[in-house]
Amino acid sequence: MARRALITGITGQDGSYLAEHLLEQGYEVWGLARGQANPRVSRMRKLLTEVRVVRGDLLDQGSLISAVERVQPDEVYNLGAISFVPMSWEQAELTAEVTGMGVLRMLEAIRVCSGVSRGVSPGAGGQIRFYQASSSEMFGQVSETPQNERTAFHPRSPYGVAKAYGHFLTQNYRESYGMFAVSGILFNHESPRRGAEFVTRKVSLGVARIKLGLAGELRLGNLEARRDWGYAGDYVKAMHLMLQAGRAEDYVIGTGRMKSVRELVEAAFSAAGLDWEQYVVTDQTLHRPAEVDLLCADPKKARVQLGWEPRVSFDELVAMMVEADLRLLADGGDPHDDSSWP
Ligand code: NAP
Ligand code: F7E
Repeated sequence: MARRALITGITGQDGSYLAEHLLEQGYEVWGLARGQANPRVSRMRKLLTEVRVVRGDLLDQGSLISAVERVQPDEVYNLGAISFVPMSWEQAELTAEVTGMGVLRMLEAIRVCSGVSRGVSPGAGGQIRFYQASSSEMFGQVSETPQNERTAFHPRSPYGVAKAYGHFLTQNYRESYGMFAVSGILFNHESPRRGAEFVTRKVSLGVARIKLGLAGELRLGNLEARRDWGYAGDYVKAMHLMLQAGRAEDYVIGTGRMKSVRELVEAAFSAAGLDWEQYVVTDQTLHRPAEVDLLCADPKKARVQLGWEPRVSFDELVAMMVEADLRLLADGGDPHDDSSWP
């Protein structure tokens, strides 16, 4: 019988790539989708025709228990979150509820459905394997570079704080109940399916608009911030590998190379044959209340223990995104319509 996976955040960037990867591996894939008329769900159904949909919301404990009871998954991937860092200052409580408390509700649903009761000795934790989408934003104001699985957390946003809660809770359910519950501490990963609000996609869309004569400038915030950017299609493979490992452990996933937003902008404009300095305008209102200045992964543990390595380089990623957005806009596509995802 096919192994069954349940993915929260199925309508997001990673949900789509992970679903495709698991379908290729022969899984029966279920996606948890929220809302009674969520337009992203019908678009997702067009792209991922083989994915089955179960209704549920990370804010609603009962809906998660029902989803786990119905799907009877072997593996649960918790990718659902409020994931845009600036929004986490505007809606801090909602971010805590979805991105933080949502992890507790999902773990509880698995615990209850597996029949694991409080007070049982570790090791009895049921058969369902759980993946939590932790984030390099937990490192925040970094204490060392590069960052590895032992680097201390100092989150700089309500998003980072909520992710740290989910991370420690996943570890705690592993230790308390013997559950196979792991966190992937993923650094920034991007693709042509990335939300238009994140800087890489904002830049690739901005370049495409300027190249096609649809815009004359691109407004950006802090150009000096540095990130470790990789390709989402590579990173979802690491999520799957973590749940196939012999032991439940957490892993840092990234490329080990850091670039500034300025370098990202240079690369993207030059991929379209443009000089960025003629078009980019910096805007103080786009700066964050507390910035994460730099993030750079040390992915050695994942390489050695999981055999995972990123395949797509920074330059290839930027070129891929710019080319995809040039095609999308030239064909009159809508960047906010996921049914046009490549
Ligand atoms: P994304 O594109 O923003 O997708 C977020 C998903 O969460 C969407 O499917 C969204 O569904 C869902 N969601 C929001 N609120 C929900 C709720 N109340 N109940 C259930 N689902 C809800 O994010 P992503 O880039 O794919 O990232 C996936 C996960 O990895 C997130 O947890 C993110 O925080 C984490 N992460 C991402 C990165 C990165 O660089 N991409 C790095 C580290 C960690 P709707 O369509 O219904 O809104
Ligand atoms: O910002 C700077 C900004 O919004 C990257 C999420 O997936 O990765 C992502 O979080 C950097 C920041 O991603 C603009 O100040 C400059 O320093 O693309 P971003 P993020 O905040 O790093 C982590 C790992 C996650 O877990 C999150 O879910 O770019 N920046 N100018 C800008 N950023 C944006 N969005 N827009 C600008 O105009």
